Amino acid sequence: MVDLKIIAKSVIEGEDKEVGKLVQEAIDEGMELDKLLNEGLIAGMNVVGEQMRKHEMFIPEVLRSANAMSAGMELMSPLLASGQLSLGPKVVLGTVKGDLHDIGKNLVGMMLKGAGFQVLDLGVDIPAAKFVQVVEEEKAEVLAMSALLTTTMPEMGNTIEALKDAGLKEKIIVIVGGAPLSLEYASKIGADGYARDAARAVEKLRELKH
Ligand code: B1M
Repeated sequence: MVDLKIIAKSVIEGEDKEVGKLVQEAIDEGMELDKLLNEGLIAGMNVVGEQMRKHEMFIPEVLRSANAMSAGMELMSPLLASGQLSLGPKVVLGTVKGDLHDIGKNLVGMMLKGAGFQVLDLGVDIPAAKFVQVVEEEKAEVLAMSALLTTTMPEMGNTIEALKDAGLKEKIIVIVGGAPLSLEYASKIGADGYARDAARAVEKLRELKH
């Protein structure tokens, strides 16, 4: 049985090939994807965040860890998305302006695809006007925004205001998430939903769609 602690350690050390090899082994062994993700990849990334905060790890090392995590996630992606059978509600997804963090956002995208949503991932550093434009053009039913920095969280509120100005707010469900967010904050800026993690984002959207 693959040891999840070794996967976490390999993420921390930025060993992308090792992470890829171990994740593939775990998948082949039939390990639960939730467990692999949370106790392996995310557990490793949490340590990276802690060390970054204490200035024990610096950007180049953090990027190597992020790449290692992505190497694992890439292998899991088709499995997470394999639930896609028919075309579900259209979701516009992105990380807000000024914010380049995309690992959590990508995870949300994968889980949503897995749950049958059509995901239009705009990427990172997305200004309010761009979100509004794509929501309108694509007649999306959901806008899903991610922010990882306390300094970029207000961009979510700005985007919601821009949706209101464009007369789109009532026509769309807005869901937000990211490590510094809370339910209180999400309610304050007028989001329809908040989710603490990617799995809960799927649950929350299903709930809001009914
Ligand atoms: Co940055 N970074 N970073 N970083 N980085 C954090 C977020 C930080 C907490 C680290 C720390 O100090 N401990 C800190 C933010 C502090 C704050 O604002 N309070 C921080 C900082 C300060 C910075 C810079 C400013 C550093 C600098 O340059 N001095 C800089 C900013 C760059 C920018 O964005 N403009 C920066 C840069 C970077 C890298 C580029 C080096 C890299 C990003 C690489 C990439 O994303 N491609 C990076 C990383 C990797 C991190 C940490 C270590 C890990 C983030 C991550 O990917 N976690 C992070 C510390 C941490 O969070 N532990 C940190 C794994 C991922 C699965 O979790 O993204 O939280 P997360 O997603 C979760 C949930 O939040 C949720 O679901 C996911 C789990 O299922 N979720 C949603 C996310 N989006 C959602 C949307 C939803 C629902 C749920 O609905 C729509």
